[in-house]
Amino acid sequence: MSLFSLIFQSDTYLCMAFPVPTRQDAYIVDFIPLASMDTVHHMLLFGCQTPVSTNSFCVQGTCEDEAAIMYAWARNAPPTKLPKDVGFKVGRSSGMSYFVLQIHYGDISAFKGEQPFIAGIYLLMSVDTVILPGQRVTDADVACDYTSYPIYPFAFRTHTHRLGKVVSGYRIRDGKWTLIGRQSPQLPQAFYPANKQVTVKYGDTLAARCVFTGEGKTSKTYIGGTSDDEMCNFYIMYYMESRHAIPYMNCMEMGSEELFQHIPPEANVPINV
Ligand code: IYT
Ligand code: CU
Ligand code: CU
Repeated sequence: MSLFSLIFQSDTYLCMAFPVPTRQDAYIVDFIPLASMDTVHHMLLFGCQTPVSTNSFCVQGTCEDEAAIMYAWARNAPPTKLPKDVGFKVGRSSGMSYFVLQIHYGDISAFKGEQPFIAGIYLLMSVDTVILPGQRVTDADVACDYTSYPIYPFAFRTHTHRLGKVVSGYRIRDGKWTLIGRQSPQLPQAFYPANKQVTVKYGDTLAARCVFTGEGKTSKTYIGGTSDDEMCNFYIMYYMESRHAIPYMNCMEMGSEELFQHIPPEANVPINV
């Protein structure tokens, strides 16, 4: 077992990239944020092949290629624990040659060895939502058929900007909607524990709804990268048997109106924070 640890400190929004310190495959099995609650808002850990820079502010972005989010920590939220025997695959054959940490303070540990389960992230995101000014409620609906090997969700994370009221994610099997997680994106945007025993298998549908309000706005709001834009993200952190592991999947399809007629009413209930 090889163990390494990285510690950083800064008051600004820094991005630091670290080569995965092994040429072989390795697994991240735990995250130990050593963050001071007073100074750190949140931190995100990405994996990628080519970082933008090894040491810079985050304005230029994190990765040249696709950044895969592996961990999110937010002030006052409980840390995510990977279940026993589950690890994120990094290193040579995974396409994850670098860690990019976007923050002020952190600690990462990984050790190498046989991992029976591989952790992964499934991201549901809306790409086309438009929020009209003054409109009390706008739903962003995303849904995809799941056509791969079984996944076992254990944590979820929601992300919107200021206009998001509640984000909910579901598995739909034989017409029945089962909640994976529901949270206010105005609370710390960490990974929270998923509803237990909701496994996802071939033939299921994964669906998410973000509820926005256009109240108080004087112009249309689109999906985009600035804080005046919006985003609708529901991340599912899962594990999967390593012999057919897929570490990252996403869904960007707008769900059908017919399908979303059957969404449980809780998905429309704003969470007041
Ligand atoms: C347009 C949008 O919704 N962007 C999201 C989701 C996203 C994340 C990653 C899109 C791509 C990615 O490679 I990782 I393409 C977004 O930017 N979300 C932010 C962070 O960037 C992760 C968030 O906090 O969830
Ligand atoms: Cu922050
Ligand atoms: Cu965003």
